[in-house]
Amino acid sequence: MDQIVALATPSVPGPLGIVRLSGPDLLSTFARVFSPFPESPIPRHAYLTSVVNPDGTPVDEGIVLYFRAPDSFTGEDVLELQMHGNPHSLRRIQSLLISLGARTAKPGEFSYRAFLHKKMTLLKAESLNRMIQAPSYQSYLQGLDNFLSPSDDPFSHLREDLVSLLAHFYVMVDHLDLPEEESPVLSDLLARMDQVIQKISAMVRDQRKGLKRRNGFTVALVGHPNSGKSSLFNRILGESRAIVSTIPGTTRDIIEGRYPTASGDVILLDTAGIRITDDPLEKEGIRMTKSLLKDISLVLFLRTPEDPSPVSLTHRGETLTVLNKSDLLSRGAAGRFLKDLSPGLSAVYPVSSKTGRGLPELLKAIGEQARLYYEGESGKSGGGASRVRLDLLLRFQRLMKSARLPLSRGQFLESLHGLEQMRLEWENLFGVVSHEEVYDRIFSTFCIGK
Ligand SMILES: Nc1nc2c(ncn2[C@@H]2O[C@H](COP(=O)(O)OP(=O)(O)OP(=O)(O)O)[C@@H](O)[C@H]2O)c(=O)[nH]1
Ligand SMILES: [Mg+2]
Repeated sequence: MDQIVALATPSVPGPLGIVRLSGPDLLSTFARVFSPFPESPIPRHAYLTSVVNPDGTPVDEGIVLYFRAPDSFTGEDVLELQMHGNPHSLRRIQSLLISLGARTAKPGEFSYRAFLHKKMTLLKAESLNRMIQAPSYQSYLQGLDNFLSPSDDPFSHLREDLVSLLAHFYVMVDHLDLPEEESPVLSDLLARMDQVIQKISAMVRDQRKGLKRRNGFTVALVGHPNSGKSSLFNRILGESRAIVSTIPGTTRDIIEGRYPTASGDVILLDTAGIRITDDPLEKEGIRMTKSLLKDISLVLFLRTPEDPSPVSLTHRGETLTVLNKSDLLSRGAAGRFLKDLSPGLSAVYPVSSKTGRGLPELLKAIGEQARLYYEGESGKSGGGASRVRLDLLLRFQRLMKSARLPLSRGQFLESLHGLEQMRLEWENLFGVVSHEEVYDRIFSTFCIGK
């Protein structure tokens, strides 16, 4: 295992910047960059010290903490440098550490090492990642729940099912010579396996549903070319992200931006303008827009005084009609304009991406939809969905089915072998499933020979 280094805080100016090192024998390699620093620092003790260049000139002063293996996040030696949050000095500190032998950590490598050193199960690592990426406080809390109490996680109930199944199998194998009525019958074992397979299938369905919602509240800007989608996108985000031009058909890819609201993140998507075209690139952009709308939380349909006709697209989710370029109309006329054209419209938000007019009202309406979305989220099953979880479940499903197959032909040992394989896989996820635990289950739940 080599020594890895990474910045644990964002690389923007801030009060603090944290650099972390993990690996074997950190002190013998890196203690020389701290001055003063004791030869044998007390683990978990905060030392106020300077980070110094090889020629002794200071780079920064801050707090250094030493965690001695195995009592650290990764299970290896860890040094945590809490420095001032200037990206330049933090980069300098990292270069210094790299020049002494550390290498830059890959994404997630600290957690991966924690997993390798059995500091964290896969399930816990995955919950941790979900907490960090969560688009709202609600979904953060779901990750936190699973992180703090992995045993309440529905995944952990699968562990119980596996221990139970193994216990039943061992009773069966140890007592193959008992009279038929004293050993659990084959059909009972098959039924138990089927129950677990059904449970996994239900969890797969939940995860698939949850995954669709996982990214958070998504809002697409949709309309004719030149209706000002990219301009509005930039205006809402307060930065020039998407190209704006008078040429219709400018945007082809879907461009994503994100901003926070009180209830959770809004993921804003700029799309290609909808029209009939022969341009193959533009066509592809329009195809992508249509596909996006199959799974969107809110669509903002943009219309303009220049071209007020609506685009008609099928979509799921809520919609708001936005009259952009309302600066081209007088104030009073803007609101009436679309209502006169489309009397059925319930609400129209007149805005101007050029001047910012009407933006607060539109943002309020989007915020309200975000609130409804995130409130609805909290009660739904599959809230804790992730790609990792789905992949694991699909793998379990396959393993369980292939363990069941030999049993249906009366081949107990082959089936048991399949379950044992699964036990090894599940250890990565839930921690060790020991034979003692399986035997314990046998004696606590069965009364053999009595
Ligand atoms: N007067 C006025 N002009 C605007 C407004 N919004 C956008 N424009 C102009 O309209 C033109 C098209 O704007 P874009 O934002 O590129 O339009 P789009 O909908 O993204 O266009 P495509 O990417 O081609 O689909 C540009 O010249 C903008 O400056 C507005 O609110 N008022
Ligand atoms: Mg555009």
